Amino acid sequence: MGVPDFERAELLAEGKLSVLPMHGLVGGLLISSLIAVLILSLSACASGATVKTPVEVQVKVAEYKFDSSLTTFTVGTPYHFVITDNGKLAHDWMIMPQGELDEDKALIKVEDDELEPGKAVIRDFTFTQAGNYEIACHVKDHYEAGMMLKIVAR
Ligand SMILES: [Cu+2]
Repeated sequence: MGVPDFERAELLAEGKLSVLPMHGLVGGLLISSLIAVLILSLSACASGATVKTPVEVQVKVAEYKFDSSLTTFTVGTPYHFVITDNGKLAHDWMIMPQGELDEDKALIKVEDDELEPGKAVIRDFTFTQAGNYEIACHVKDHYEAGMMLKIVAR
């Protein structure tokens, strides 16, 4: 009489189904944590700076002359001078207006107590005015011996 076993089976089936919403909750938590992981902040390297890279200039110094890898310069461009004394004497290195003898008029100056045989001196310099210039040494009698190199800034 009756079918109580069937009803029990239905109840069991319903009980099994009631487990699914719990899985749904766990799934929802997983999805929200995945979304949290997916929130990425990408910072673009957008530096708007326009700093010019210095141009290296090799200057070889000896008795009684200068050799320079560059003799024509551009106003506003930074130059990185590597000045090497390959001679047997100490020398000056200065940038002067062409023909100028007064050392106080030098745009930049390295004294002979710094530029000694076998040594290299580094100087950074940027021309601010176009003109005719010269690299010169004003150690006594050196300039007179021809220790000068004409250069130009444009
Ligand atoms: Cu000299």
